[in-house]
Amino acid sequence: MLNKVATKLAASTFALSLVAAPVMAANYSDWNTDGNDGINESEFRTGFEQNNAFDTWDADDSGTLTQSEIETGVGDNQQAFNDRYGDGWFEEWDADSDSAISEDEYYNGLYTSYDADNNNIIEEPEFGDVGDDMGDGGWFDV
Ligand SMILES: [Ca+2]
Ligand SMILES: [Ca+2]
Ligand SMILES: [Ca+2]
Ligand SMILES: [Ca+2]
Repeated sequence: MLNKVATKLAASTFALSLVAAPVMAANYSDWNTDGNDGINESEFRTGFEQNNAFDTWDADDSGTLTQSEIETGVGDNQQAFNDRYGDGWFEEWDADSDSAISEDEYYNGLYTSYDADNNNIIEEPEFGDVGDDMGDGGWFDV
């Protein structure tokens, strides 16, 4: 009898700790919702939209990000950011070359950047970089 109560308590404590886990955590199995290996573009966008960096960095609330808005938002992580995406990241992401990154350009650019082998799917090892950049101390941890 006592054992049963203890088991129940342990189970509810476990459930609570799951709820308390940070919403930001980039967990491969949470993001991979369609059962097919790898994170496709729509899974990526759904997962990444839990992250507030785009809105936080958009200092003038224009709905787009200039290079300087991103650089201000990234702050001290600029070097690591450039190393991750390459020095030409802004031009690459700015598909229509209007000197501003729209939300679509942002997600497309990030997706392409994390898909290191360019096979149009983010495999679990590639996804490790997403987790690092969204985790504690990463530039998306805003
Ligand atoms: Ca998938
Ligand atoms: Ca803006
Ligand atoms: Ca643009
Ligand atoms: Ca890939």
